[in-house]
Amino acid sequence: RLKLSFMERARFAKNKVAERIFQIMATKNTTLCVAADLTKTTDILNLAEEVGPHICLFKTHIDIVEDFHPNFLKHLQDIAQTHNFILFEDKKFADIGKTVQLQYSESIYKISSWASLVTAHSLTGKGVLDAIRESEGLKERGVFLLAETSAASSLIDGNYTQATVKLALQYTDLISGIVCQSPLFVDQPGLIQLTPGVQLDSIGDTLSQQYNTPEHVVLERGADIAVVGRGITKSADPALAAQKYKELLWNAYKKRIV
Ligand code: UP6
Repeated sequence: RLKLSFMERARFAKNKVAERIFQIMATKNTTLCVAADLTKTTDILNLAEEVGPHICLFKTHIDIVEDFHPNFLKHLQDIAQTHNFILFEDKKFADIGKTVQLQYSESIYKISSWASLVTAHSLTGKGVLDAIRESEGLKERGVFLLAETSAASSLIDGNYTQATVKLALQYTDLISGIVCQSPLFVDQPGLIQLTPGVQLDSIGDTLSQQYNTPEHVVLERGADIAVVGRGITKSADPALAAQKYKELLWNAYKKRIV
């Protein structure tokens, strides 16, 4: 995986959204996922417009939005289409399958109807993935399964991480990739490694978040896509910051595949 180009890897993808991500990365020259952790819909829409040309994925936490309105999603989908990026709800599903199904398809958010991608914990096992697979929603959907976290205080150990990768490999039609901090599945070119905890000017926050640089996560940790939140959203010029992260990440990827 680490030495192949995204174009080459697209044909190994068994999940449709993963295949699309590879194509977007290869055509837009970007492996940047922005974490839009903002609480006002207008701020999220403005951010999407500003960083849109520089990203492949736009990651939301829809349940932190204060003024949620279904029209907001329509606007967000329009922006995603204009700039060719994918909407990604970082729900981190972790309950029994039936509850996950309700959280995924029902409520005011109806996540399965607009988010091509979601995250899930492997904690409760295969029921979560069966629930997502069997739910109604967009035709092409994918899941990023969380095998490691960027949090210094994480309770996840090596056994959990390995068992998570094993579970992911049993659901390759549904799984777009794995959220992790190290190159866990180098023999699986069709799966995407998504790595959060990326920022240039900080090593962490006061709540156990830990940061690495874009070069480090791509060259040392095996990241395909890097998630950047506050490094971009708190910057004076998010568009410029996104461009900078995009270029650093892309240069590191080019260096890795030669
Ligand atoms: N995230 C992590 N670490 C993980 C998994 N997910 O930070 O292991 C998510 C957070 C947040 C984003 O939920 O949305 O990635 C990171 O934001 P930051 O760059 O502002 O720290």
